Amino acid sequence: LQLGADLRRALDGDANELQLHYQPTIELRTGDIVGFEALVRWRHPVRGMISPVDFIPLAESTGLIRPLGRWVLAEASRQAVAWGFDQPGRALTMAVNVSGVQFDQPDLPQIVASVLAETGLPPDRLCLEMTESVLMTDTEENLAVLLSLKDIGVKLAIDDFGTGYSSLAYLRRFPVDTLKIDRSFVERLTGAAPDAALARTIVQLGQSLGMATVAEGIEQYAQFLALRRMGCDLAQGYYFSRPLPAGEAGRLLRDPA
Ligand code: G
Ligand code: G
Ligand code: MN
Ligand code: NA
Repeated sequence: LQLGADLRRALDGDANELQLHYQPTIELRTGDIVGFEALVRWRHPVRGMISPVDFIPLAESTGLIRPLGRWVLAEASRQAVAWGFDQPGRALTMAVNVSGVQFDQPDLPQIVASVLAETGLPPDRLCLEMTESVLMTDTEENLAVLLSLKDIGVKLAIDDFGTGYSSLAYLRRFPVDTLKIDRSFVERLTGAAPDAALARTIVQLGQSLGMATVAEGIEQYAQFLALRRMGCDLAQGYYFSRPLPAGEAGRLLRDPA
């Protein structure tokens, strides 16, 4: 309960307790950075770093996900413009995680539109990541929200793909641009009993449906090679970079190692 009050204060206050870290997305064919995923961090004055795994559920159950979600969208979009994502030429995309609870709010498209207008980020430079559950619950309502978001022109990605139960029929019906292959399938490529079947199947599914594929959680060179050979488009993971504070992420973008 105290933590809920603390989160409210962190959102109101100007102490910069909330921050975004940025993890690059890499094009497997070229090794180029093609964007970043924003990941929220909370530096609690007493408890120290609190993981989003712990405070996102709290934000969802207290309604604070609304102001928190808006803040994350605005901060990530502002940073993307500061890094020149709005410039023509190099096509860079900022990805933001959006909770299922935010999709339950029919004004999500208006919030996204107003953040884009305030920051000047072109819609196609922003990608919203959702879990499969968004496709499987409150289907008609969520489909309407996703279609409005597509009208605005933002990209849509399914996060942790392969861990939920979305049917192929749903996948076809929803206007999704990108499948993010869950880290567990990447891990299995090099595990004790190596298995490439699931990762390969998701890459092929993406190709059949005209969706880009992103491999999550690449930690080893062998995983990078295997996914590139399969024709996976993009990747993230500690092998390339951990999520970084804005300053370090900006240096990496200007000056890739
Ligand atoms: O870096 P990592 O520990 O940040 O992220 C842990 C989990 O928290 C992941 O599932 C990630 O998607 C989620 N997460 C990180 N940032 C955000 C955010 O801004 N909004 C939401 N809804 N989830 C986030
Ligand atoms: O649910 P989502 O995919 O948004 O969460 C991303 C989470 O994965 C974040 O907690 C991020 O820090 C973490 N992450 C990113 N790359 C790697 C990786 O290579 N290995 C592991 N174990 N975690 C990663
Ligand atoms: Mn994500
Ligand atoms: Na994920």
